[in-house]
Amino acid sequence: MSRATQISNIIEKRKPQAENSSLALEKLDSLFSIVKELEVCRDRTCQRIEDIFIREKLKELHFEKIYEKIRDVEYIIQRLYKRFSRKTLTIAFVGRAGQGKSRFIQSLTGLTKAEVPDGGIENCTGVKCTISHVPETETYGEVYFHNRDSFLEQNILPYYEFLGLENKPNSLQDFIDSPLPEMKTSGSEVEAYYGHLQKCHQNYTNYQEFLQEVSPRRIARGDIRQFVAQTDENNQRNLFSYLTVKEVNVFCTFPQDDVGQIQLIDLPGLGDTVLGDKERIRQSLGQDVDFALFIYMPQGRILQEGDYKLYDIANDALTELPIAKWSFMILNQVVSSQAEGIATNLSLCNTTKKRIEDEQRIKVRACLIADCANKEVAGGVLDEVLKELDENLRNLDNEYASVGNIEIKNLQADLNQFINKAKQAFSVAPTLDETRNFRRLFESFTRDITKELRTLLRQIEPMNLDVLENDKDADFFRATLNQLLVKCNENTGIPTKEDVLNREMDIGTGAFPAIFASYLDEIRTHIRSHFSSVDNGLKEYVDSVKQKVAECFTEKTELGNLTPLRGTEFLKFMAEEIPASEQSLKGAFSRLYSFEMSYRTNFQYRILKALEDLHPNRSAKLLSTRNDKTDLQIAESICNILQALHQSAICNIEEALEKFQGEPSLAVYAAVDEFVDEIVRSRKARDRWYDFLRERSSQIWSDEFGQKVKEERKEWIQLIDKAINANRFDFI
Ligand SMILES: Nc1nc2c(ncn2[C@@H]2O[C@H](COP(=O)(O)OP(=O)(O)OP(=O)(O)O)[C@@H](O)[C@H]2O)c(=O)[nH]1
Ligand SMILES: [Mg+2]
Repeated sequence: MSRATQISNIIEKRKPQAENSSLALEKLDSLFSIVKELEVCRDRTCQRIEDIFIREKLKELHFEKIYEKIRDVEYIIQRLYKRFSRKTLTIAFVGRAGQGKSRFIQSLTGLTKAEVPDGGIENCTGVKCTISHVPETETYGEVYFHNRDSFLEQNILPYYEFLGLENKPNSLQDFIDSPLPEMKTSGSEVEAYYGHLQKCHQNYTNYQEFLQEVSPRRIARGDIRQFVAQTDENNQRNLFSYLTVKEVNVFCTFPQDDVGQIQLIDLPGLGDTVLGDKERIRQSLGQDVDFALFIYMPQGRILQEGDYKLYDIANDALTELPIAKWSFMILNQVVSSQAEGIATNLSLCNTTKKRIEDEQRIKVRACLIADCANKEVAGGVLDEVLKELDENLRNLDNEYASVGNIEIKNLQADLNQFINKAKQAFSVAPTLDETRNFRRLFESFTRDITKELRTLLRQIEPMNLDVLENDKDADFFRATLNQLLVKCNENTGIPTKEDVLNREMDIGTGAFPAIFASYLDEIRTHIRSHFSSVDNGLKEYVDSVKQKVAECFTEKTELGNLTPLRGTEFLKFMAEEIPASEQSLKGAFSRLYSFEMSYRTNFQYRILKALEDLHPNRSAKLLSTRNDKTDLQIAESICNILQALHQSAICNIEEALEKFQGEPSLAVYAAVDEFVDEIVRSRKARDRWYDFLRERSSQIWSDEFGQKVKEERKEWIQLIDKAINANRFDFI
C-alpha cells in the first residue's frame, strides 16, 4: 500500500466519529436552548405566582451551573469534532531551541532555509508554522497577523504582569509613547523577557505596518523567512516582522510524491524569549495534532532539567491522553558538522537513548536515533510514524472519545437531578381541607388498578402451568419457529463438491479429514447464527404484554397525567420517577421494564443436543478416505454426509423446541404475576402508593388540587418533558 493510501485510509476511518461528534454538538445546543426556555419560564412564574413555597423551590434551581456544565461538555466535544474531522494527519515537532526541528522538516519537505528557517547560535523559529503538502504547487505562505489590540494583549501585557512592571499601558500607542519602566529583578529568564519588551519598544517602526494587515496575507516563497524567523540567514537578530505574526501556513509540494494528506507543525523552541510559548505549545499539541515528535540533539551535558520540563509541559497538553501514547523521541544524530557548537554525537545519542529508556521520566512510544539532516533517514522516521498511527490511532481516538462519552453521561445524570428537582417545584401536597378528597381519590385509584391488573392476569393466564401441556399463545411461537426452520433449510451453508475441492487445493493433498472437520464446525455455527439473529418475535410478544400492563395505569387510572410517555416507556418512567426510598415499588417497575426474552438466552441451550452430531469429535469417523477413492468421490461424500447431518439436526431442533411452545406465555405470566404481587397485593404497597400519589396529587388530579397554579404548572411540565427528551441521547 502506498503511503498516500495508507494515510487517507486512516483519515477515512475517523468519519463516523466526526459525524457522531457533530450530532452530539447539535443535541447539546438544543439542550441548552430548552434549559434557557425553562429559565425564562421560571423567572416569569416567580413574578406571577403567589404561593411562596413554589416560589422558593423555583428560586432554588441553579441554572447557571447547568449552563456551565453544558458549555464544558460542548468544549470537549468540539475538540473531538475538530480532531475527527481533520482532513490531514498532523505531526508536530517539539523541542528546545536549536535541536534540529526545522532542519528535520527541511529534510522531509525538500524546503530550504528560506521557507523553513533553521539557524545556529541564536533561537531561530519565532512562530508556529504549519506546512502542508499540496501536489504540484508553487510554494507559498499565508500569514495571520495580530491586530493592535491582540498584539498588546498577547505580546506586551503578559510581560508587564510577569516582570511586575508598573504603569501598564492602556493602549499600544501608550506603550510606544511612554518610556519602558525599569526592570525590578534580575536573572536570565527575567532579562530575556525584558529583552523582548525592549525589542518591541525600540523597533516599533520596523513592524507597525503589519498590525494593519488583513489576515491571511498570501506571501511568496522568498518572503516566508522574514515572517517566521527571529534571525536572518546569517544568524543576525535583525528580523522583527515575526513579532506581529500569530501563525504561518506554508503550502508546498513535498519531494516524495506519495505523502498525501499530511501536515507538519514546526513550533518555536522552548526556553525562548517569548512568554506565551509554553501555552502555545500546549494549545497546538492539545488541539491540532495527531502525533508529536520530540527532537533532541545530544550535545555536551545531556538531559538537563529543561529537557524534562519541556516533556512535562507537552504532557499537560491533552490531559485525556498521556503523550507517552502518541509521541516518539528522535535523538538527532549529527554525522558531520562545520557549524559552531555542533559536534558529531553518535556515542552521546546511544547514552541518551539508554538513559531515557532506563529512567522512564520521558515516556514515549519509541526512542529513535536519526540523522535529521538526511533525507532518507527522515523519510524512514516518517514511515515509522505512519506505521504507528495505522496501528494505534483508532485506539487513541476511541480512548479520547470515551472521555467525551463519560462527560456526556455525567452531564445527563446532573441534568436528570436538576430536572427532578424542577419537577417537584409545583408538587404541593393537598391542604388539610383537601385531604378527605385525596383519600377518596386514592381509594378509587387502588381499587381500579387492582381490578385492572387482575383482569389482565386472567387474560394472559396460561392454560396449564406445566410447560409441556400449555398451549397458550403457541401459534405465535410456532410461526416464528417455522420461519426460522425455513431459513435454516434455505440457507444451509453446505458447500458444493467444487468448494470442497478448491479448499483441498488451497490446503494441500490429503487434507480431506481436516476439511470435513472444519465444515462441521462451520455448519453448526451457521445454524446457530440463524437462531441468534431472529429474536423479534419474542421481543414483540413480551413488549405487547408490558404495553398492556402500562395501559392499566395510563388508560384506566389518572396516573397517565404524570407524563406523556406511554407503553414500555411509561414503565421506565415510573421506575425512574419513584424515589429510591420506595424501593419495593421502584424495583417492581424496573424489573418488569427490563424483563426480556430472546432465543439466545431462553432457548439456545435447548438446541445443544440437536447440534451434537455436527461436532467433529462425534462425526469425523463418518468420512472414509480409502485409497481407492478419487478426490471427487471423497468431496461428494463430504457433501452428502453434511447434508444428512444438517437435515437430521434441523429435525431434532424442531422436535426439541416445539415442546416449549408454551414457554413464552408462562414466562411472561410469571413476570406480570410477580409484578402484581409487589404492586398491589403486598400490604406495604398501599402505604407506598399513598405517599407517592399524595406528593404528586396536583399533577395527577390537576382539576382537584393546586388549582391556583394550574396554568403555570402546565407550561412548566411541558417544558420539563421537552428537557427530559432532549437529555436522552447517545454519543457513540
Ligand atoms: N550537521 C547537522 N546540523 C544540524 C542537524 N540538525 C540541525 N542542525 C543545525 O543545528 C542548528 C539548529 O537547528 P534548527 O533546525 O534551527 O533547530 P530548531 O530546533 O528548529 O531550533 P528553534 O527554531 O530555535 O527552536 C541549525 O544550524 C541546523 O542546520 C544535523 O542533523 N546535522
Ligand atoms: Mg526551528
